[in-house]
Amino acid sequence: MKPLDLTALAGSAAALTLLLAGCGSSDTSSTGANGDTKADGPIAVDAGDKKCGVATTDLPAGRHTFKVTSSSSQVTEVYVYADGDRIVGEVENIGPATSRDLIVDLPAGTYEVTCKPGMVGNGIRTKIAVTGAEAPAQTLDQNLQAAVDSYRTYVETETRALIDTTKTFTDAIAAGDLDAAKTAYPTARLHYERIEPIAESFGDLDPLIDMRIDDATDGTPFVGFHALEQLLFEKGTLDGAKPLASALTTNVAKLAELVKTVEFTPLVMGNGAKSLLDEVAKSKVTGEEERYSRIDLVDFAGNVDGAKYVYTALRPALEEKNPKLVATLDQRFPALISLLDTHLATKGSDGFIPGSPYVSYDALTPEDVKALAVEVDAISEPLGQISGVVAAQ
Ligand SMILES: [Cu+2]
Repeated sequence: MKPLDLTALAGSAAALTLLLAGCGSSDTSSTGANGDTKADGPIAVDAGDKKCGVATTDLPAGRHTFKVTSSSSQVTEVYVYADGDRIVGEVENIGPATSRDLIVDLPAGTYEVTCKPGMVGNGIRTKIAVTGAEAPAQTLDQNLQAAVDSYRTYVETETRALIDTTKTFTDAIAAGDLDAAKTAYPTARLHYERIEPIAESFGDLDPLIDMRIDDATDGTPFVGFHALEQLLFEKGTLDGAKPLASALTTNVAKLAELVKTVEFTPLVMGNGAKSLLDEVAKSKVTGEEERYSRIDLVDFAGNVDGAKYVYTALRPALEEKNPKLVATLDQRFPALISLLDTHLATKGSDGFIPGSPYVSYDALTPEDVKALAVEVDAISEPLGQISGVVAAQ
């Protein structure tokens, strides 16, 4: 961990503390009668249409499992936010009357457990207070340490690629070349989507880079990749694009600085992989995210790449702890990727978008979309088990 000028980066000093502390946390409550039961037990969260009930709102610092059960009539999601709406953990796409576990490392501080019925809006929030000293650093076994090191390298490499490809994109905008800017857009998006959960841990940066027009209000202007996407692909103009492009460059550079300060843990990795697939289900399969450019399958591939990297890095550790899970994921990833590959496009083919290896979302039939959704669903559940397996070390 090297000291950075974090004061220059709004809201990030706390993020640093959080992530570093998260890294060092170990399960101090695992002294229960049997090895895999936490003495404190899981904390029940009742995610309803009008409530977000949390069974215990005063917690000791350390690792906690929230058992989220939906009493909502809609598909819901639950976030644990630190100050500034930095995402500490999330579970999405929770169907009515179903249950999901969310395992997070919580250093002392205040948090908001937030339920979002219908997966929109600010959500219903319940404050929780976490107090006490952080647990001493956990020593990882060799496999887990290697996984963490490998993932850190991956995220740093992807962040550098994001800077480079965003520069190609914004340089084209600065040069007034609309076609070149449109062609450069998909690759920059790919690199962002691969590391999305890490970007989300920095609160205000993710919205500045990746917000949708729906998130814009009087006080919050529409900025970032998708604001540029709208100008270029929907309005077909570069008018007004330059200030957006230079703000994007600044924010991507900030992200790269912050990524260097992240202390990755197996739990952060497992939660990240799951949240990548949740993202695919929520905003890529549905064609929500890239509504002007229609390059949703590029983002889809980016999220899957990011999740697959986590899995591959953790695989030797998982193989020891849960070979059945490894056997399942060894089938599910190739199945999902070969289905995605059936939608590759080349110049001249139907639905081709310059700069994108995949067809336009508009070229997909309802059956195609359904088949993708089924495959995403099939991998989501086993992928969600990774956190629990690595957290139980
Ligand atoms: Cu995104």
